[in-house]
Amino acid sequence: MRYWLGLGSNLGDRARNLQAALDLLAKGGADIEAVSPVYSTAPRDVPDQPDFLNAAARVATPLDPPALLDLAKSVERRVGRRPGARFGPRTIDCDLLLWEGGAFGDVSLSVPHPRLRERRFALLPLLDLDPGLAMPDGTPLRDLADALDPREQPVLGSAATLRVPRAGALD
Ligand code: PH2
Ligand code: MG
Ligand code: MG
Repeated sequence: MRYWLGLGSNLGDRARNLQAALDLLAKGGADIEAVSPVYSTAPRDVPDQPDFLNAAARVATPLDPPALLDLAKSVERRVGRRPGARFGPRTIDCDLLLWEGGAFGDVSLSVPHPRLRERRFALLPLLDLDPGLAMPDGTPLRDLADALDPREQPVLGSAATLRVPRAGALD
């Protein structure tokens, strides 16, 4: 199964947190096929917090969506995420944005991510990975991104480059 993950960090060594998350995902059974450039982005939802680094990754794994969510949550804990305010500062956020299986929903998980359509910081790195990506209803992500105002959701620059970890990489 192929998934597209969104990564974000705005606490600590942000680039290092993103890389640590990728490395741990690979160790946990999610083969990282490709990683986007890293964007520096102004915080959304809660404006009074540090700027984020955001990136996206395409992964291949036999895990179903709930199992991949479990892996993502354990990776977040291992990278140092502690419970905090909704939309507030975090060392690492690892979200399931899209899934090749289309839509998935249960009590604890919705794919596509419910706020993907309105977030440039998530759409732009996805489009770097795969410019032809579309929502399950066929709406191209390119159209969603073009509908958002870059002045309202500025990209502040591009930052550190991430490494693609080897499949099943061990220490
Ligand atoms: N994540 C949030 C809230 N706001 N803003 C930016 N720029 N990037 C994020 O990853 C982000 C955010 C909650 O997940
Ligand atoms: Mg998030
Ligand atoms: Mg999250």
